[in-house]
Amino acid sequence: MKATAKAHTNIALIKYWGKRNEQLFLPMNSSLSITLDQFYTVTTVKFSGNKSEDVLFINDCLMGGAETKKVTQFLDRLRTISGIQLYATIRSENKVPTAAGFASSASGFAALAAAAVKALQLDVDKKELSQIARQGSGSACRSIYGGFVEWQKGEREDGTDSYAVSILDEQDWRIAVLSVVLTSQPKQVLSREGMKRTVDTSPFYDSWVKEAGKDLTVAKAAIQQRDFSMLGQVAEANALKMHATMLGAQPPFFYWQSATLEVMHRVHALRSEGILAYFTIDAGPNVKILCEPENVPVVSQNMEKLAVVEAVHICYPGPGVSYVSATEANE
Ligand code: 2P0
Repeated sequence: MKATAKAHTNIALIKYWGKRNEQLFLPMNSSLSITLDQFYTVTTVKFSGNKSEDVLFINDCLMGGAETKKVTQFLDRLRTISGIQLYATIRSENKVPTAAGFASSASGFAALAAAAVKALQLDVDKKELSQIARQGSGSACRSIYGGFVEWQKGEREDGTDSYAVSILDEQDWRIAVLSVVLTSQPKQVLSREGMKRTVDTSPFYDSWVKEAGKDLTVAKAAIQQRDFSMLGQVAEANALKMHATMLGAQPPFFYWQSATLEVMHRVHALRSEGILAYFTIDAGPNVKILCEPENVPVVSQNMEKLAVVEAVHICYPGPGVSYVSATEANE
């Protein structure tokens, strides 16, 4: 009753921002992401009869109550489905540098979901696996697939139609995502808390939901046509709209620092010089830049020249979830 799975993180171009059901992780709007090749989580789950609780290690460190509770709640659903009431040891290796501004929850829960269903010998397809991963962390449902992925919000109250689907495989369009890491990392409003506050209090929230729907249609058309500037424009605009909702929340909040704005201005300057680069920003100060492969050197050099930039990680579309042997996982 042991299995190991690997899942990569993803960056949303059309953002998931707000839930209509917090227990089932059902989103208000559909979203679209690129799964990235550089950052991933490898997780081994082993169920056994001699434990009275789940035990979680992340990067060989024994985790405390809060982290373990999230995993236990997640595994409880699978214990109910499988009828197997055993606790597990979970060992997770995160190759997602926290400073890179990527949430490890997407790759983390995607890898955990895949490893746990296999360890419990549950017969699930990718659609069901995506639904299961969603209930650990919303964005995890998108990391089941590689390349360009849509999380369809669904309509049903039970969430059975809320899951991710593949739009385009990773090898079918190679665009670059530069993760620009900034020097200081202030305390943040957690994204889960931030999205709830926005849904509950922001007068701009209804407009966000409408706009996200329209932006998704444009983004999907851009991907089908491999139209990079169309995709970049809509992704940048969508990220700005998401951040605008937070300015209207009560109390208001925002994730940007002066360094964030400096990078945003530099991206606009590059565009005015004819270099197609577009930014997107999640629930944190770091910036991700989309550009075509031939522009990676000029864009990354421009960013590295800024004093506020600590590092630039270059990513491309990466694969979906996969099973690995424990030996491979330890390499
Ligand atoms: C996204 N974010 O689409 C958006 C954009 C942050 C900004 O998904 O509460 O960790 O676990 O479902 O998935 C981050 O939120 O939230 C996120 P939960 P999650 O990538």
